[in-house]
Amino acid sequence: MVGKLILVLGDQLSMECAALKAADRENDVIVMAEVRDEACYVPHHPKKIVFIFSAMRHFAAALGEAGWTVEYTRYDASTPHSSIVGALLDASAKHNIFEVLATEPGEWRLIDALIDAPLQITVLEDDRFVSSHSDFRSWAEGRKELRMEWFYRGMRKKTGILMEGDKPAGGKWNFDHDNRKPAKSTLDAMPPLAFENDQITQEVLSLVESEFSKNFGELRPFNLATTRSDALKALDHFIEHNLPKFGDYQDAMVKGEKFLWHSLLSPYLNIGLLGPLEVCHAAEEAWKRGAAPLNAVAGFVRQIIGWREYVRGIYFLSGREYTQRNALDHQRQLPAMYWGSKTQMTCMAEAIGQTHSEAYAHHIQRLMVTGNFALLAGVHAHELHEWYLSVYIDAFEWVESPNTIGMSQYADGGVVASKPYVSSGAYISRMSDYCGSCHYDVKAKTGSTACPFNALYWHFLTRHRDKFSNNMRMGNMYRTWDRMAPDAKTEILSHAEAVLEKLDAGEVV
Ligand code: FAD
Ligand code: DLZ
Ligand code: SF4
Repeated sequence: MVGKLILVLGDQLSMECAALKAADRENDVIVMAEVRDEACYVPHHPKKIVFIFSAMRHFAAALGEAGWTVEYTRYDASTPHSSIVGALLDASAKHNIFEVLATEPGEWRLIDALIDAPLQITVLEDDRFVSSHSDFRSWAEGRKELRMEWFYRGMRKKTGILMEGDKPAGGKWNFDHDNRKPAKSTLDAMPPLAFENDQITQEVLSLVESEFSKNFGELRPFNLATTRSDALKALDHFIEHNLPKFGDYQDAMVKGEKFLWHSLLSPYLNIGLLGPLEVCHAAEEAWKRGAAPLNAVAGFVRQIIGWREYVRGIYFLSGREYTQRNALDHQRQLPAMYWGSKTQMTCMAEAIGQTHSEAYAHHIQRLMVTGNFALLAGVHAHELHEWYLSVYIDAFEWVESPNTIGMSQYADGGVVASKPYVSSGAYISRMSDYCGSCHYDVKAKTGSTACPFNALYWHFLTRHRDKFSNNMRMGNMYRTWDRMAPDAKTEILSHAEAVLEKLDAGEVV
């Protein structure tokens, strides 16, 4: 019997992927390829490339040991084919097979490349998610607003996670209000497990060192898991040590503390080493045996069967143009500090510094520090989108772009967020200890040492008054602004302009 080619991409490293589930071990050939197009569509952080290539090589080896035929292409800068389709064409010629089975990629760019390929390709929906495309479309149909909260409650009912009959466990759907404490001490936050680099990872480290050393980010030390069995250990480690406080300090930021009580599971979830339901069930089970409180477990589950599923739904519902949206017509270039140039802002230096070293920053650093600053400064949403897509180890367009274009930059005009996530320095001061050691004074609005977030905040509100002054959740801010003395307002706005000019001139802010 003539078999098929089974495409497995670098973020589809699971036997649960649709194409693998449908494959025939006797006759089919699995195609996996490290290629230039995928390694270079944005300048990925070197740790991200190591993570994906090493996990791909481990997965291919495991498939081979399990008796599958695997056609694996290792990265080679001089390789004649530089794309996934090129690799499929080579495998097709070599094995004389023309039929391909693929699991849907998580990016329109690659979906389109497969659709256009001169091969007979069947693309199966990626069903590693709780909500299918048709589930999400049905949920969205006819709704005026696609708010995550309502979607999430449906996911809880569908999965039965943290449900008591048709009621949420503990009588509440949402513990966000309890989960916003600043961290006073981080003593009991356990650092992530550090995994040894085996021979495969060491080879990939050398490859990335020679081919991608110019990309933003530190390659070493690299100590992430690159196999499912190690990723399961990372899950257990989080559940045992950090889940109990995850809720309380979900939004906290502490100088020098890169991970706090966060799970660091997004890379494993996003490339298929872990599944969303097994992760949520492990957290729920910890609650049931009394090892973690409900606010923590509910806060965690909400991120996974709520936000993660929701943003994927938005990405595929919105179509190919989503990443081009720029509803606020922001045009500023991304300031050089995002690529590591000096900044005197402690919060930005901390968030960007750990992004450089770890390819990781937690949600509030991404949303309320780097995202907030870019939005206030009027940075072009697409530039920022490409930055997030490059620098985070968990970044794939289906999950990154609704978070950046939608939640963080309001560039989708309010599909994801009901109002822009903007704040002055006061928010950062409340949720972190950054301001205490900053060059800037978080209480000052003007003057050479005034916190730049403050004046930029009012600048943002005034330049977008026509869009937001009628927003119920923002009216108070406009009333506060209107009550300020005219001279004070002029001074704030001209200070904001001066900050923007410095950014544009590439001066240190
Ligand atoms: P935890 O805080 O431990 O949360 C647990 C899990 O919940 C995460 O592992 C993740 O799978 C999921 N999760 C939490 N928040 C979100 C969210 N908003 N959207 C989707 N899943 C969520 N997440 C990515 O996985 N990839 C991205 O490229 C990405 N880009 C982002 C860009 C911006 C501008 C913002 C504001 C957020 C982005 N996020 C992204 C969401 C979130 O910041 C990360 O999922 C989280 O920081 C990952 O770290 P963690 O595993 O320690 O998460
Ligand atoms: C991110 C990435 C990188 C860096 N390299 C590869 C690769 O060489 N081969 C591959 O199959 N996948 C890679 N990936 C992941 C893809 O870019 C990812 O599948 C798409 O962005 C869709 O989510
Ligand atoms: Fe950031 Fe302003 Fe606080 Fe400095 S004072 S850390 S710039 S919020």
